[in-house]
Amino acid sequence: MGDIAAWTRNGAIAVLTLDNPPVNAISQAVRSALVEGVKRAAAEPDVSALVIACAGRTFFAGADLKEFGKPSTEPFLTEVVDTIEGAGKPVIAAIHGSALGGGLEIAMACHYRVAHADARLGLPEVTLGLMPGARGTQHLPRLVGVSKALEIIALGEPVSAPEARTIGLVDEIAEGDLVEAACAKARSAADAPPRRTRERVAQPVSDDIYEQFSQRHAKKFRGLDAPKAIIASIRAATELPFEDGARRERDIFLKLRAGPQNEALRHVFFAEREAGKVPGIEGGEARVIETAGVIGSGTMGSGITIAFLSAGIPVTLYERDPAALKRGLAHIRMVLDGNVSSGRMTREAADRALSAVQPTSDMAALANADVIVEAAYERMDIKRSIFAELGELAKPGAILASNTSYLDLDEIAGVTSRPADVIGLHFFSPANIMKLLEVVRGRETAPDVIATAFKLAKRIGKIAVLSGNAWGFIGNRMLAVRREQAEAMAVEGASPAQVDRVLENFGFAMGPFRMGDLAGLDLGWTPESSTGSTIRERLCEAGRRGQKTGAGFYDYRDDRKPAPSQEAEAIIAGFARDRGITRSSFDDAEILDRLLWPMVDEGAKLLAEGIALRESDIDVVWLNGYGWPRWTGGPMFHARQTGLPEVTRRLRALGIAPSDALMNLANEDSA
Ligand code: 3H9
Repeated sequence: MGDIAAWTRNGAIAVLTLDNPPVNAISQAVRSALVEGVKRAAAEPDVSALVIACAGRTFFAGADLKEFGKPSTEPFLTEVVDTIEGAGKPVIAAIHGSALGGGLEIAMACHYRVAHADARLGLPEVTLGLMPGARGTQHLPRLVGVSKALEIIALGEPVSAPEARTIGLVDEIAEGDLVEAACAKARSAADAPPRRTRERVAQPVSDDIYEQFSQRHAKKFRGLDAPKAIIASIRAATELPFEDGARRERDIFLKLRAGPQNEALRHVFFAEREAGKVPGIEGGEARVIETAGVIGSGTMGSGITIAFLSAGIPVTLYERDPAALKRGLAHIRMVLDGNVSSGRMTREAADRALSAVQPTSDMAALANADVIVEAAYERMDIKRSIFAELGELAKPGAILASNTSYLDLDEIAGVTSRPADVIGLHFFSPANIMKLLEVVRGRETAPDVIATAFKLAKRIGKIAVLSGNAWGFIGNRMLAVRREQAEAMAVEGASPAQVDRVLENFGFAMGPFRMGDLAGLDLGWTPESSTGSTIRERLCEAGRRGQKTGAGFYDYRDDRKPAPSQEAEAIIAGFARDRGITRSSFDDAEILDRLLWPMVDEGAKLLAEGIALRESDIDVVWLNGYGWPRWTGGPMFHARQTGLPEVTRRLRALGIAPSDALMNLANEDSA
């Protein structure tokens, strides 16, 4: 059976063990071995039943995504599933780790499922812009009912083995050895005819159930093609005989698989994993991190503290001002309590986390921390004085990190006697929730410090992306370009509401003006320093500093909903008049082009300058830090899907000359 499958015997039971590291993705070789194994079990007269198990850390984690986008090769997964289900002798799945996507479809085709108590079972295809394509939408409602099937498939969230047992997806939880338990099940089932899922009935439900489900998750499903397709396919399981439902499922699946969302979301899947691979650093020695220090207990500092605490890393939280320290601690407590009430954390875990934070107003208390993250006010003089002190007091080998979002890391590192220990760890707000961590490499940052940062990021549930040291790093530098364009369009006659609507229709949760109002228009602004040279400054001068003052680009009443503002419009129109700018109307397509493509141009420059390692890293930054719609794959992927020559053409049509960096990429693309 080749290297990929082992055939062993446990009395009259045959055990077929597949081994395709690292996650037993169902490649062509795996599919062939499964079909061959089922046929062999049928052919050998002294075999009474077959157990399908996997070696390594998991059961099958799904179809092999590396085969997608290439011509399909036989046997198809549908054939594997039908062969297993149609077998004349009972087939039992022995599930450990994760049974995902096609992996769960194989398990559902088996006549019985025995799982390890720690296993997880799910159909996460929706996260790839897909739906199950090998009978999954037909089998699952027959096993667990329509409502549960909708949740598992359309939300893509796996269930634990005990829950799977409760809802009827798993027959038994293995008490001891999994394969032994599966063999015992096989022995007890050997004399009965195989129990086929397809022979069950999926009970129909009223239209209201589908309607309510769609409405309840409207926010999550926004912009995505797959959820609608999934709902239609599950409905088919209740309305059509199995074979017809399966054909319908296949048709819908193939359409999704050939669509742009699947291509984009597969790109995202691999891009997020690729981001963790830093040439020259990968697999390198990392420093041991057992304790952390955080400087600053404001919004960022307390969010970072929660992120460490939630991963079981004790934190010494330093804040010079005792009143601010008290407020920070209260915020941390409130967030952890909220996690308990929403069921994300047990009370015990929250209490453990709270007891692992040691507040202090004495910086010397940070001396024993393995990593210290500074999240103080974004001013170079403040950062310099903190790092000068840290360089002296932190223990040898401790990592000194700054959460700066714009400032020069080398200047910060330069005030210490140990610049090799200094790194940028740019968290995004709220830091306990946002997935992105920009890891900024300074001129002298040591390789093992970078390796440690990536390892630490994974531990605290973040996706890390490496950035070189440049103003605004990857994300904020591109954001500044978008902001400049948005504000220029407002001056030239587009309303903030129109610009926001266009970006929100593209898939962002919030347009640039609403976002600006929420963050505060006065970041880095003071009345003394105001030059009135931007519309933001003019708005701030008029007391319109954003949502917190009830007024910014929009007016905010009690409900905090933005309402178009005549006053803001008058300020913007006055600004345009002062500058001699004629105002005119914009169409939506032009607005979108002007918001997106200059950013992509900036992305190309970041690559050419070596600030970003790869195009896909830029995508990962925008997907996980700025709410770029996942189903378009990120700015650089979206530009590739549109065609880089086309992007440069549209930039020119806007009167913007594409950079040499973008032109070079476009020329390579069309070569
Ligand atoms: C499907 O099944 C469609 C069917 O319904 C219909 C067909 C007709 N393929 O995530 P990790 C690689 S759609 C190929 O870092 P973890 C991954 O790239 C599929 N490769 O580990 C990485 O490679 P590298 C539905 C895959 O422990 C390595 O494995 N299934 C696949 O954090 C380790 O991955 C899914 O959507 C794959 N399917 O998490 C599940 N999966 O080391 C997708 C992983 O070179 N997978 N790789 O960077 C996962 O969710 C996670 O990988 C898993 C492990 C939870 C399994």
